[in-house]
Amino acid sequence: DRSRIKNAQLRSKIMSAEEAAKLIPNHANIGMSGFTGSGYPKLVPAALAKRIMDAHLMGDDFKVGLWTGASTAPELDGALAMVDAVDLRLPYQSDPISRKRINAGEMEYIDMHLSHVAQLVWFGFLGKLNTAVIEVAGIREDGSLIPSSSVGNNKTWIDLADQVILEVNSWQSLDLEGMHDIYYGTELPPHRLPIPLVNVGDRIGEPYLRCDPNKVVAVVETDAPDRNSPFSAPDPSSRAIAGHIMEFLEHEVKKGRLPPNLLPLQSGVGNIANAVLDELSQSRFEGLTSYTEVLQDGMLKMIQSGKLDMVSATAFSLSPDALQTLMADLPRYKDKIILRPQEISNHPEVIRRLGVIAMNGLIEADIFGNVNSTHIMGSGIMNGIGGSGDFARNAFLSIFMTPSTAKGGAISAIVPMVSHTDHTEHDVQVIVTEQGLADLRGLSPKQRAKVVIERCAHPDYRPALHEYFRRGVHYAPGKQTPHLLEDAFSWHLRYLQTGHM
Ligand code: 0RQ
Repeated sequence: DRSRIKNAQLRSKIMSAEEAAKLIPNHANIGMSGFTGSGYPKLVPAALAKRIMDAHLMGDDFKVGLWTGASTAPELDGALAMVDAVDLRLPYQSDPISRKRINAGEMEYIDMHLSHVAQLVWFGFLGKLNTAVIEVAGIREDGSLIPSSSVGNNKTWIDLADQVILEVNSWQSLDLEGMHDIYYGTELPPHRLPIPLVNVGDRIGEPYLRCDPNKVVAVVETDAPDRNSPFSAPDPSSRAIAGHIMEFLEHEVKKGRLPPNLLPLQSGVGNIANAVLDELSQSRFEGLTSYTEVLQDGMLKMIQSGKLDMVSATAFSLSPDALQTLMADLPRYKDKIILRPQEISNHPEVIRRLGVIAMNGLIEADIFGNVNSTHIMGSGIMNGIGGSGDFARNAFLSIFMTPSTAKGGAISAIVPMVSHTDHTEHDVQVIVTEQGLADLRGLSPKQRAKVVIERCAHPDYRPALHEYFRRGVHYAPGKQTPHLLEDAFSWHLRYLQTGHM
């Protein structure tokens, strides 16, 4: 749809994805758009993958560094990983083929806090960004860009790349125009100023991405949907987790520690997070707001039910059904949704100022309150830390949630010592499983251990955890965090050896 490309200079750069992919050099670092399956380029990555596969078949070396906002989709991460095109990936992924390559040692992966990515590239810490490949919903006459369904790191990629390739996706609704708020005030130290955002709904930037047309080397037209994976319906376990969190929030309001409409909510990825939102949408809470990264089905439901007044995020992460609901009625949602760059949606300063209630998933937690969100049995990556660390450390309340067991009960999510640490005991205030909720605020490590075991662990694993703790208190050389180093990973080792903890 050429009417989406209103700038004449950029119209003259329309070409096929294959031609555009030819402009990307070997060993280039590429900054691609895309955040949790939204707003990623749909054609250039696959064309690049084909070109790299052909080069490999000829015996030529060809690899690229791949930087994004967060996870993308099979057409991007999957296509490139499939042909072994990526030598280094950052900052968050959830692609099964990439995961396999990373865990096989065939792809380097740097797992980073999502708020850090843009500034580390600006600082020059990650090397040169050669090419930006950015999906947009349209190009305006002055060359500025209408962002699509995610913002992520697009501003930084466009500003810093030597060359820019744009994908103009006519599948994206033009009603997205005006929904974004791109902040251009992030100077570098020592010239930084406060981020002037004091309410979830504040607009502090502009609705468009600035882009120097002279830097654009290709414009590719696409018409393809975002990934939009469905969520599974909340199961009894996630409903129980959501129920415990509702009860806890009610309690905090009663105690006067939270206002009746709570504080801005952040909700992580995954089915449990979505179930919590579902529960909130049916709760008695009103006038809620959300300052988060991804806008999921549950949030949309809360807007529909009139409970949620305002959401700030960096991307949509919707099921096909929810997307249809949103797109059918986008103008109605426009004054309730703002999409921002991830360096702002995840900014520690803003999260701390707003007093966000952070709710994220975990893989395992230990009895002292340390949380592993990323690694399986201490060595294999699952997805990445994403924004959970940005939020957990700076939140008003930092909540982590998980079923108490995994793999049909063979694994306890509560272990003596986490096999990898993403969130230290200092950043974890509440742990919730279907068994119950452990409020760790104001508790020392030994006090925490008792609460975590009693409230969160599955009954099948509770006695063994109590026993580990009891022996620790007796035999550990230090009684502050009484670990028994010879036993701390025995549960993980047992699982690796026998398939059961
Ligand atoms: O694997 O499907 O193969 O069985 O991990 O687990 O229980 O479905 O939970 O979808 O909520 O994901 C932490 C991964 C939880 C997610 C994590 C296995 C389990 C299953 C998924 P299978 P569930 P969820 C904002 C915030 C980090 C990023 C983040 C995540 C799979 O929440 O990636 O928070 N968080 N971002 O079987 C072995 C254990 C296990 C285990 C679970 N202890 N050992 N396997 N699994 N526990 C958004 C962004 O930042 C973009």
